[in-house]
Amino acid sequence: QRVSVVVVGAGPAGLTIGNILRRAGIDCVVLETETREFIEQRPRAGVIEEWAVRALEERGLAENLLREAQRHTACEFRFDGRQHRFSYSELTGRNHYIYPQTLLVTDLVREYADVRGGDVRFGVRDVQVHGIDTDQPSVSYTCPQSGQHQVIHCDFVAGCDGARGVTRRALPADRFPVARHDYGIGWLALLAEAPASSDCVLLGIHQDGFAGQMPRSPEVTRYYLQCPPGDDPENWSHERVWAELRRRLAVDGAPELVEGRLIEKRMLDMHDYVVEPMASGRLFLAGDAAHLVAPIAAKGMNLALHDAFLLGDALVAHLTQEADSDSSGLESYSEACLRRVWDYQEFSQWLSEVYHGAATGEPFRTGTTLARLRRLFSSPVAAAAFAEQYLGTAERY
Ligand code: RFL
Repeated sequence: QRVSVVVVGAGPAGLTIGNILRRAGIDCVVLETETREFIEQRPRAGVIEEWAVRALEERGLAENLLREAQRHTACEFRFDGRQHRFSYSELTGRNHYIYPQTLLVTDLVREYADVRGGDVRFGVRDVQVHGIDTDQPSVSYTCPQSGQHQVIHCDFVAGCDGARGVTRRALPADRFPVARHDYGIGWLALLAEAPASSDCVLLGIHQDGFAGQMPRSPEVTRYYLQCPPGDDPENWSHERVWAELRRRLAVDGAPELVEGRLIEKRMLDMHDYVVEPMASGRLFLAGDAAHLVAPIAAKGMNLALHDAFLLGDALVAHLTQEADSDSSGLESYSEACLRRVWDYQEFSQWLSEVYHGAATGEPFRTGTTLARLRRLFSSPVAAAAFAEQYLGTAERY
């Protein structure tokens, strides 16, 4: 079989690229190791930045999102035993959109496969990428039904198979070093079957560790608790989780947290990485396959979408104009993505110190952390800079 593009991975990045290609009438195949049901129910992100919503809308991919998503205009820091509401929309005129990744992926699969007639193969095994530095790359896999070995020849491979995928490994390690940062911190990521206890994100800065509440839907709320890296989720009983959340998010006059059954409880070892450059020959990486950013600032899915818009548009420009093919988007792809990637990585590092500095037990870092926080609420210039980074922007990249 031969197609123009093989997309490896049906996450937000791969499905967005697939949709952009199908809209332009380009033949492509999306390969995914999991089932459709699994990817539609895998809970992860929930915050989408406004520029990304607009970019999805321009590509006909935001109809449900615009109808269903909650618009957030503020977040709330809790420190010194008090609530400090940070109204970012007042400063920037922009919102955060709260739309669970499960819903976005469900929308993107439906649009790609059921509306735009895209070819997606679920449950594939042994995916391998070949010949990326030739004009004739290919991707091989084992078919789940027949057990047969299949090879798809193509012009380009989009490596969108996330943090544990195989496409990154097709890049020779000596020419594509991975820049990595470990925070030395663990987060217990929780999903509770309960409504949020406030209308916005809560960020609890506490000497015993960070605690966060991120509304997801009227029925489900995400919580995070800082804990030692490598801690066992089994050490965190229902009672211990809720007692710790209540303690770290406690402030005078705030409503009680609404308790609910914990439907997800997993340990995240907080780290970041970036592969640079993000492309070699005919292979282009996008999303978590190329860079991981710890969920500190809720940036990962937004970066995945940014890559996908650039790569999808660049492939369309290259593949649709036979006589006068435009390769400039593909040539500048890695550099254009990495400007936003590094900006978001830097912001995550900065924000990590705000979240975790006071829990180091070091009086000096506690002092500087609280100074950073107070500055956000006393200096309009500092507040504006924070709001711009927290919300992301379409400009500057
Ligand atoms: P994904 O979503 O991991 O999709 C990759 C897909 O590839 C498949 N796959 C393969 N397919 C074929 N062959 C192979 N060999 C394959 N190996 C893997 C996988 O099954 C999967 O379907 O990557 P993508 O598209 O780059 O999207 C990245 C985002 O999913 C990720 O950055 C975010 O979830 C990060 N993140 C958040 N990002 C935000 O922007 N806002 C948030 O609020 C936010 N919260 C979070 C998060 C990530 C979290 N976890 C679990 C790490 C909260 C959490 C808890």
